[in-house]
Amino acid sequence: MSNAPWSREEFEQKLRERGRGYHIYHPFHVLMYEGKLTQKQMQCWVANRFYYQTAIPIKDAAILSNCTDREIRRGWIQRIIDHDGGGSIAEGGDGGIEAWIGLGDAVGLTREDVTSMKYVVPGARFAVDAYINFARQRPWQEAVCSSLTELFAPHIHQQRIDSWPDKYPWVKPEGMQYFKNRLTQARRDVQQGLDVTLEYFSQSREMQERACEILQFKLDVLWALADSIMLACCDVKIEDGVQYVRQDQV
Ligand code: AHQ
Repeated sequence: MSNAPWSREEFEQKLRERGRGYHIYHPFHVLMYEGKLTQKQMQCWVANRFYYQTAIPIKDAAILSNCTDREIRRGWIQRIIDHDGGGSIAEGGDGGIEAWIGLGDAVGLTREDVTSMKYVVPGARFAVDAYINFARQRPWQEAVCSSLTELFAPHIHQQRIDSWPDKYPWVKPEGMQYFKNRLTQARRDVQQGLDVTLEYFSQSREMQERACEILQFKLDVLWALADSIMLACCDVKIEDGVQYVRQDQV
């Protein structure tokens, strides 16, 4: 069996194939897409996901602090502005964290419900902390690689934009702004992340395989986050090996 590095195209394809484990296929996100969540369950998801949102700029600052390449930093710093705000309106204005609080309002949560983190469950916190600590402790190129779950993010953002008005007509439309902003921001971010990953990890086949495992780690972070949220937000019953959600118990 050849141990030569994959070509750039083959390597990118191997990364994209990991998308079959993306959290868009998680039972909770399937229930959401199918319109089967109650308002309380949607509120529970928004409140728990806020911890992930606030972690993104912390994670990106960890990458910046480890990165010795000024050109990379000049590009990467935009991610912090996108979430913390501080740019012009064209750059996302008040930022994604503020927009997520707006999503909270759109599903019927107060600012304090969201920012207090009082609804964030341990499993959600631990999954997100694993991501932050990875970015702090691993070489910055590995943390960049772990952000590539966003290869698959435009699909899930577009899915919400398309399905929520019909499935959840009670959600205030302005709450969708976060997902709309991410459609363009994620595509821009992924280009930089992919360029770094395809370049740095192509030194050997072993490093390319490592990149795929790093991406799998982050896919598992998102999957574990959805597991914790589903367990917290839904009354999940396991009967005869079949997992289902009882709406009436929520
Ligand atoms: O809103 C999301 C976001 O800003 C980011 C940044 C990126 C990263 O650096 O890891 N990942 C990410 C993601 C966001 N939203 C998630 C969703 O389902 O709404 C998806 C998530 C990702 O795919 O990693």
